[in-house]
Amino acid sequence: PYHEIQPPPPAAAVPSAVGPKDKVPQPSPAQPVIQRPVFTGKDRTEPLKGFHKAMVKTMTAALKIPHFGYCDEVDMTKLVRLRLELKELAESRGVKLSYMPFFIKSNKFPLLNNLRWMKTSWCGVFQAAHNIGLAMDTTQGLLVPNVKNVQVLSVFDIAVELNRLQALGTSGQLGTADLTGGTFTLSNIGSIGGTYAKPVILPPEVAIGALGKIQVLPRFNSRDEVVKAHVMNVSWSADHRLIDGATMCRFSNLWKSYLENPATMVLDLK
Ligand code: CAO
Repeated sequence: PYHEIQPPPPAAAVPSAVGPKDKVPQPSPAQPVIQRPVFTGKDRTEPLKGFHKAMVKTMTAALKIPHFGYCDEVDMTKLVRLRLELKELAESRGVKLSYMPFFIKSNKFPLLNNLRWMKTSWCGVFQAAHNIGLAMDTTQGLLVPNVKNVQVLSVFDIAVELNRLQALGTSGQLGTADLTGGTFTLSNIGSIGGTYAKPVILPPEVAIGALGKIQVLPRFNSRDEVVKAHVMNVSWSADHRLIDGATMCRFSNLWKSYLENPATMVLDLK
């Protein structure tokens, strides 16, 4: 499978009238033989199927939404410590406790969690339930199951539910009940890597948040001392037809305050 490239024949000597002192141009040295590999790979066409086909539809519909982006930084230092303390306890009860249940439970601000866009009658629908979806990288591709009625669940309850959804996702068994009815989505891309994202809203929801990787970085404390902090960036996208910047900012501030001071979750969150 190789074409051999032969060196060019040596240039013929050209008789000239130049004197012995003049420089005679020398023929260039023979080029080395290069054996160029011939690539025999073929292009392949594969039809989109199942959930991937659904993703084409929803993401194409999402293109019609005027997305508004908003980012912030969250100091996760206290939460990192708290999760470490609780992780073992949760494990002794047979449950894996990641950061996701805290991210989900901190969605306390009304409006964004339960508002849905209803184009047919040009109105927003306020759903009583907070069904928080989470983007999940599964064997079937990207799926977004949701935890129903987060407003009445504890952080531990949410962890139990997430464990169930993750087990179903891993075995390719997530069904319609778990995949529909979401009112808001969180995408923890940081569990794989990356800091910022530009998440795309899952219609008819009106907002989505992407969480970056928690990184150990130097930051100033209140006494102007440099301290080691666990920092995470969050990138929100909201539907600007229904949500304005100030609302998004207030929502994000409250969400961030629960994560930065997780003790307040004990006080406030049901
Ligand atoms: N930064 C640093 N570490 C993180 C992290 C983050 N943002 N998020 C999770 N981790 C840690 C977890 O705490 C866990 O650590 P321990 O082993 O010490 O407990 C470890 O990473 C693995 O976590 P996990 O991925 O098993 O669990 P999770 O609840 O954090 O995340 C899920 C679950 C489903 C969100 C995740 O598995 C996933 O699929 N993420 C990808 C989402 C995605 O594809 N988004 C893009 C959508 S748009 O195409």
